[in-house]
Amino acid sequence: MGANFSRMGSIGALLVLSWAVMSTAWAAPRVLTAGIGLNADTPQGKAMQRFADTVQAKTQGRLRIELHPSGQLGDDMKMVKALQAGQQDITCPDSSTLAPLVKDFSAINYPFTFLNTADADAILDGDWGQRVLAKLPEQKLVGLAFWENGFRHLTNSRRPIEHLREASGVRVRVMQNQMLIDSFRQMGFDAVPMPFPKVYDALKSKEVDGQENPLPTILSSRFYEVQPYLTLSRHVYSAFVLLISKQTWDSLPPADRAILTSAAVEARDEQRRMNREMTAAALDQLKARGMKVSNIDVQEAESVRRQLRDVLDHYNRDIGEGAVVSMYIDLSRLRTQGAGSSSAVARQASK
Ligand code: KDG
Repeated sequence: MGANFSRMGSIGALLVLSWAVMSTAWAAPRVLTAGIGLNADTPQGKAMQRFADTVQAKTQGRLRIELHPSGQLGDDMKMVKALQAGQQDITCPDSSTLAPLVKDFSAINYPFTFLNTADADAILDGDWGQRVLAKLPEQKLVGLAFWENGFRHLTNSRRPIEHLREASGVRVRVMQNQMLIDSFRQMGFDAVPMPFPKVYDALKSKEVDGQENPLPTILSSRFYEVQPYLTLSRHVYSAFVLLISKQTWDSLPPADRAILTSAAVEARDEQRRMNREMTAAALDQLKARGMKVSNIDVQEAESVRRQLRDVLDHYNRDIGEGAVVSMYIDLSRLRTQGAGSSSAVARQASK
């Protein structure tokens, strides 16, 4: 009798154990909703998919990230607000979008500040950038990593622009960031802030004459179809910020948070590589699609920065001199170590 009971007991335990294993194996994945403004076939879109695949693999399918590209969930500002409200899980806006929440982000888009991507990577992935990301949780956001939007160039449908001082009266769409609006107006443009999803139609209808974006975006968003003139101005370096809603973040176990963070950094390096490759190839492709290309000379960058001095001084004070100057000091140190310091940055840091 006793042997039967113990046999029954062990069979019962086996059944409970196998049910537990099967129920874990069959547990429905938790789906995280991710939205971006660019198309799926861009470095931002491909890297987001790489990020999603890595997270799914490393969580053994517990987490699945569902990607909605091309502004399907709205423009950057709308998606950031959705993360803050806990209505969307992940997005990757241009850093300038975050300036109303954390003022320091405007400093990344200061015109003619970063000379090259190495400086940008070092500042954004270094102390300065990490200190700025650390201010996001109080805005109900968690910044996982800086990705790359890239150096921005000007396009327009009115005439070739060889010098930014020729911009008088040109209606140019800019991102919804007050520092950029003020800077473009100071340069002489009629700056029109507008969400990214509306830009193509606004260019086509001549609601605006021009816009400014990195070459991969000009190519992937087909702006060449409605913009005959390209000015290689490199007037701003733009970063993306890979964000997760703090409400989502707080609901995840530490192990999954660590997986998201490492996947974000791994995808960052791949995204920057793809973006730089696509940038190198894009100019010839844009010329082949009929764009007439003008360059501005380096001396002009210096004169524009002098022209913008009052505007940027205002934003330095608004952000807090200490915060911005620490970036310039880091930059100046980088340039002293690297290919010589830029006079504009050295002067800025000495203020
Ligand atoms: O999701 C990111 C896009 O919205 C991005 O391309 C933003 O550079 C941008 C722009 O010009 O609005």
